[in-house]
Amino acid sequence: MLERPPTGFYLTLAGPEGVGKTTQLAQLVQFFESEVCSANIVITKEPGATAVGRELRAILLMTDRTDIDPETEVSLFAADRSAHLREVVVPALMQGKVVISDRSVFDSFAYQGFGSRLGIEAVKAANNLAVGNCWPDLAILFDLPVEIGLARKYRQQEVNRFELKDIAYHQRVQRGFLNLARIDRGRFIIVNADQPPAGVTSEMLAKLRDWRASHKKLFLEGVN
Ligand code: ATM
Repeated sequence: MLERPPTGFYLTLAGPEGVGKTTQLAQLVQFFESEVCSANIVITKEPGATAVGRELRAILLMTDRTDIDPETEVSLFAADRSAHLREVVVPALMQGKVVISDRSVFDSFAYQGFGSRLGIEAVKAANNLAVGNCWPDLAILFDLPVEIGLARKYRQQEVNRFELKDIAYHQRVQRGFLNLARIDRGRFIIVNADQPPAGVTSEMLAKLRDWRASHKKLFLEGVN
């Protein structure tokens, strides 16, 4: 079983398409550098942060095929995650680093569990071996009406296999994320992404500071 090292801090960004996670990442890095400590920060993502993961990402996102069945899809994401946790996340945590990951196991619950209707238990079963005890310490969930996020994505030139799915799928994913945040309250911060980027940043940082105040032990003792 993969064990969570006692050091470091594992943070993930979650949410549906087009919520502006990339824009907020830079602000998060600044927050950690200036307010937490001189921690080394590792920025990473799922899928596709390892050699195996890059191959899997190409398969998972390609649009030149009709579809991948949900059981195969959840297994491919778990395989990517297995390599990601063992090669990137756990080694960094062992060195007391802050790991910020664009997406994580929570995305499998939302997309495959709710979007593709596999259900929470099936997603858990598919991820047991890959994740072990190494769950994110905190997830920042960016919430935005699906239509707005998808419209932003469609304006960009390339869309992936997920962005081509119908609106009902994306609505199930969004509801799934909100459900997860409700079930696992202590591990989620929900940020309203339906506002200008500066507003998203200030809401995110205010909630992060509040969360930090009530989880001091985790925040301060784990990080070098
Ligand atoms: P991005 O790296 O562009 O976020 O794309 C990865 C896609 O994979 C994303 N959908 N889109 N667009 C969400 C999807 N995904 C899952 O369906 N399950 C997962 O477990 C993960 C990590 C991502």
